[in-house]
Amino acid sequence: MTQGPSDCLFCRMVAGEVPPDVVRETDRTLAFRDINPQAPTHVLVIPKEHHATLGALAAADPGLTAELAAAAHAVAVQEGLASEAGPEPGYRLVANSGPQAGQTVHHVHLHVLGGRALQWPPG
Ligand code: DGP
Repeated sequence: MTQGPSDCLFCRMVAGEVPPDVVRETDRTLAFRDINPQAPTHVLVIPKEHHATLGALAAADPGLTAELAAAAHAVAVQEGLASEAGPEPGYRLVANSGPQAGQTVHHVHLHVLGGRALQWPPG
């Protein structure tokens, strides 16, 4: 496993030092509610291993990158935002990467957003 920095908030959640509001967990991923929700459903999905950005994760472990996307979709289904039958009512995945995108936690995460009509383009 990639050792995360000891001051990484999401690594501390994986380690159980900071308990998140977990909505789904697999061997290699964890999904929990965002502390500052931007939509009725706002869940963060992370790999348990520490990788700073989506690009770093994709370079290091393409299989885990795919697992992360599948985990995010499973959260959307669990939250009633999609089903095996189709994408209704719908949801958005966001991966902020780097300073201009506003990434504030440097442990890769997908935001699963839904439960209201989402605007485009994002700000
Ligand atoms: P980003 O800007 O893409 O790096 O998003 C980081 C998200 O992490 C942001 O939406 C707020 C969320 N967040 C920050 N601190 C905490 C925390 O202590 N608990 C939870 N559940 N979420 C947090």
